[in-house]
Amino acid sequence: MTPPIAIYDDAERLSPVPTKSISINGKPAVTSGAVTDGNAASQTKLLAEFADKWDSFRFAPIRESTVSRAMTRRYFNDLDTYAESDVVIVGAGSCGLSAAYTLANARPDLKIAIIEASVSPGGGCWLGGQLFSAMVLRKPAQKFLEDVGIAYEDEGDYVVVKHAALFMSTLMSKVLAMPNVKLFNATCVEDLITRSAPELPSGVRICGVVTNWTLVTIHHDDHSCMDPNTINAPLIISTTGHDGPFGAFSAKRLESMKALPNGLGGMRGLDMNSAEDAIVKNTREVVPGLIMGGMELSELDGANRMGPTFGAMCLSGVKAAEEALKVWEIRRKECAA
Ligand code: 48N
Repeated sequence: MTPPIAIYDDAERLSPVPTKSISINGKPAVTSGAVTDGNAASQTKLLAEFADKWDSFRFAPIRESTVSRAMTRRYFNDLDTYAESDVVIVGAGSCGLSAAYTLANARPDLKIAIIEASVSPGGGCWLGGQLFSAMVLRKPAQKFLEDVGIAYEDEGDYVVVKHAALFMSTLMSKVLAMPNVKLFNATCVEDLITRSAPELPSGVRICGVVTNWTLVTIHHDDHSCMDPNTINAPLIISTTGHDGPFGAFSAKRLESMKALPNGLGGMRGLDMNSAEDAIVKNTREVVPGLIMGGMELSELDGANRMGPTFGAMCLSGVKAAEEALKVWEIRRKECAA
């Protein structure tokens, strides 16, 4: 059966798309809801540059090894630079990137490495709940959106970003543009670097992370030994979430090395009101040298889950950055000893 053809008259096609009031930094954001007049296609610089010139079009010449060297020289230079990092953030989800954004802005002198197991960073924040597009954040988290410059619809006690990918792509673009931040994606933290500290309840302090290509990490059980790499850092911010193949990695690793006197709490059922406050308020340094935030905390503390509201992820990231600013100098001296 042929699909129904779209039936609408020109008046409907050209009528402006209704948009709700959205704002950036508290000011109404300009919306491009009106459909441009389809007859006078708006000329853009790119079209003026390229249109109707394809017959004579050619790329600049290149040799394949030039491309290879352009990539490898930079990557291995980054590995060398970040082998000693000031802060390592594990997990580039909404909490980890919010922490990176806040910390890198507050301390542009700090070298911050973000280690993300997936090829595609962003964690669970490309969609809202049940794969729906819209992303809900309860106030006062809209202040984070305003700082980053992400438009939202104001609904009173909460705000809505029209597509979660708009939130994640905007935040990620800002973080990746920062000169003191390096994202190593497709790279897994598969252990923690520890220093014995018998005076501490945990018995250890954390002074870095152990990494491997994620594709290697997931095949340790079916290949001979494939040793990892390392990154030394006086402070780790672990935001590995509660879901996915590596969820709550640091919480589980600290438990398995008997560094958690109270063990793991295990995430509780869904309760938006209690979950979001608890995650933000309890974002903290759980072991000297390791701050934990986001949904990983629910596994550590036995906090409720909040389901499809994301304000706590942003503000837990802000709090993780604040905690890092408080202890970084102390941890740096301890790890240097
Ligand atoms: O988005 P997530 O999973 O974690 P958060 O805490 O940033 O945000 C959680 C949030 O999306 C929710 O789960 C919402 C609010 N739902 C709550 C609910 O009740 O269901 O990001 C964690 C990132 C992911 O990208 C992982 O790939 C990555 O961490 N990751 C790791 N990266 C490197 N090494 C590891 N060992 C590792 N483990 C996880």
